[in-house]
Amino acid sequence: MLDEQCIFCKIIAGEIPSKKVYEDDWMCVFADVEPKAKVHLLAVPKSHFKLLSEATDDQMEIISYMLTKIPRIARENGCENGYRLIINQGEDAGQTVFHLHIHILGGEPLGDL
Ligand code: DGP
Repeated sequence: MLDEQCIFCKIIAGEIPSKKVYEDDWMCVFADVEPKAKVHLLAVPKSHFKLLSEATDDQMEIISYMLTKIPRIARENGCENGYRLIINQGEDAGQTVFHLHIHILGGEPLGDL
């Protein structure tokens, strides 16, 4: 389920280059182009949807699966001392790409929110 207008769908399809660090049938993880920390990765489900509130049961299962994969991916990409996960939801959160994604931030002390 890809959306032709979506930047992350294009990255998943390989139409826009990215620094991918992990990929399987359900998810892709690549470096954020505007890093907010020493390590800033984006974990993206291959299935296109915008918000957790819009996810189907199958898409929620993929999110759950992603959360089981992220600890190892984070550890193997420089976040041995911990990391922060952020899922921006909608306008007030500053969501700019409307394909659900999980920010993985770390590689250095992040300070308070
Ligand atoms: P959010 O504000 O949660 O919607 O975060 C979207 C993030 O996506 C933002 O940190 C910048 C990143 N981003 C936007 N366009 C691209 C792109 O073309 N490639 C990559 N790698 N990241 C992008």
